[in-house]
Amino acid sequence: MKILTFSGATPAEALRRAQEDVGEEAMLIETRELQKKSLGKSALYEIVVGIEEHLYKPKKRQHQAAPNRETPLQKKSNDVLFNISEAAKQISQIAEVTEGADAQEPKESAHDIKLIKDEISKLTDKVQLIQHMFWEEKSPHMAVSIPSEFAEIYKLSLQSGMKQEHLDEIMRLSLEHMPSKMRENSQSVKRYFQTLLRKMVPVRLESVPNNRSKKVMMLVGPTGVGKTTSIAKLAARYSYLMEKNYKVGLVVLDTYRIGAVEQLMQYARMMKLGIETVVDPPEFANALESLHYCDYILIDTMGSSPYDKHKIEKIYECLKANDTEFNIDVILVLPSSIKYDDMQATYDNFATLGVDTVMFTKLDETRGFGNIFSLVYETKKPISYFSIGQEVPEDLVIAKSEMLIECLLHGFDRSRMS
Ligand SMILES: Nc1nc2c(ncn2[C@@H]2O[C@H](COP(=O)(O)OP(=O)(O)O)[C@@H](O)[C@H]2O)c(=O)[nH]1
Ligand SMILES: [Mg+2]
Repeated sequence: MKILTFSGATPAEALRRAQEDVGEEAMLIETRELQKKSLGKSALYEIVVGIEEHLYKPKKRQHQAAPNRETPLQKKSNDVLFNISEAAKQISQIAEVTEGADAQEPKESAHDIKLIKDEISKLTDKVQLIQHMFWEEKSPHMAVSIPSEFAEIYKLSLQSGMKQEHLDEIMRLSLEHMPSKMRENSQSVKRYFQTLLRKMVPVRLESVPNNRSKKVMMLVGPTGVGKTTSIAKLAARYSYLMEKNYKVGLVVLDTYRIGAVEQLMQYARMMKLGIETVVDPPEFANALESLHYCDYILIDTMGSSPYDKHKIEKIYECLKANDTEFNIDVILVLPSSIKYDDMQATYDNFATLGVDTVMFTKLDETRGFGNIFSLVYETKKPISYFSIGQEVPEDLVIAKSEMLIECLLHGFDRSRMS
């Protein structure tokens, strides 16, 4: 066996020289780095190949007999490691690694660490997304295909009781409009989605009465939803809790049931408020007139079960009989604890009264808030107030869209309701 050495600035170059000289039949014995690349000097690699004497037909006399070698090469042919063409692949791998390492400047390492960190954070995110995907697979009726980065937000929204159709539509919009940079990470997807939802919730800001116009508000809704309690809270708010103390009067409508009016009478006594009761529609206008000295007139209506058309008609007649100059603001009171379909059915029943805003009660007793979102999204009726507990007057807040979306995505938290 003939042993030959070839050198080059890279292992690949040395190999190419060997191939040119001895052809494909040589065996690669060793690759060595003779000299590291340094300023002004290129690297030097040496490869050692062996070839059977009878096969060796030198083409060029390029090779040198192992310069600067301390140990002369005395390898036997069974020490030969690789066939040269197989070795070529391995050498190009070595070369890539070495060249890659050479290219790396020290100033880039901070940048590299950041890249690695980014990759790890993407990876962590992916793990969470995979967890969500297991859930996602079980979701049978997806009208749009949800990228994995959206899985968490999709899951939260659907669990909130939001209507499927609404969720799918919002997802579609998000996918269309979200900047691609934001999609990389489920946290930025969540922030985008949160902002989008917030913008979709109509709320009505509170305005105060002035000299020329008073505020007349009527609360309607099913029995037990918290109308009377809310009237008491509102009365206290307008009388004592705002910058100015306003004059507040109360009207109780449809007082056939004995004792039904007693609850509000007690609040009126405590707060020293004028109160009028109305049994038949023609008395309604008179009741309003007799409270003409008030800035606010709050009208409580007695329970009408959502399907009790007769009672809703009675309220309707009162409104129709209103020949005063007062414009009546109709507030539909709905408990947040019922599911979307029931809310929608209740809304439809009261819609004939000309609902201006919706007040949601019992937020403290609710888990999902997607039903509220879907109702106002569907009806385009603004939310005026939220009732967040039984305490009069403190458990009433002016509705804000961010409050609702916060509840929807993270659950009810009293400390965030202000
Ligand atoms: N947990 C909770 N209970 C409420 C809320 N609003 C009203 N309630 C309670 O719901 C019950 C019915 O309230 P009420 O005002 O009489 O309902 P109405 O029939 O619509 O007039 C009462 O026990 C209230 O204390 C609320 O926001 N949260
Ligand atoms: Mg009541």
